[in-house]
Amino acid sequence: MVLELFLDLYSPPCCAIYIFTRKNSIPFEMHPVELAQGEHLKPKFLKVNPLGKVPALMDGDFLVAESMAILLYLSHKCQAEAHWYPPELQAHTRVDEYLVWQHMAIQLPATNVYLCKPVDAVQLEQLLGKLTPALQHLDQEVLAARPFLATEQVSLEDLMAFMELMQLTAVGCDLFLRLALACCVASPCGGHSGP
Ligand SMILES: N[C@@H](CCC(=O)N[C@@H](CS)C(=O)NCC(=O)O)C(=O)O
Repeated sequence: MVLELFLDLYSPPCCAIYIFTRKNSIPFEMHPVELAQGEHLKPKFLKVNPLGKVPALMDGDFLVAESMAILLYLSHKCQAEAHWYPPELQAHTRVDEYLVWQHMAIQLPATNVYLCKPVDAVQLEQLLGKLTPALQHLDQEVLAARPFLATEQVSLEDLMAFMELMQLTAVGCDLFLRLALACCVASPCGGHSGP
């Protein structure tokens, strides 16, 4: 039975799922749901996901909502390469930990920045302020210790984080550049204390 995905590719969690399926050659039937047209609130889609949110996955008559649950379902069901969700207990607990934490620490504040239109500079700075502690933690503590967020290889955690943070470049807010600039201000000689 073919998997059915209900996605709007302007949505970061939908993009993460789309990339994951393509990267892992997982066949599926695509059902575009245009949020901008209010299609997520129409009876046709509410029959699929009564919560009116994308992404959503149907496997036969089994509905999975929530991007993290969908990614985990796909990685188990389709036996994706182990690095996406490593079998070792502590490694995949790192991924679980992030997936639970990111909803309030990354997804919600990043979405609020994205939705801050028309852009009001003061409000934008306030909203970015809510995201900054999480970004600093990822940049200065987690990524200072290893090349990827959970392990030495790319995992579901990196994919979700990247998509959520990338969306802000669409509203002219390049968080990667902001972090780089913040590091330059904190350490003007590029981290070297001597000449
Ligand atoms: N925590 C959910 C978020 C789902 C969500 O809020 N999706 C947005 C698009 S990114 C949506 O459908 N918004 C429509 C609405 O809230 O009316 C997930 O990660 O799947």
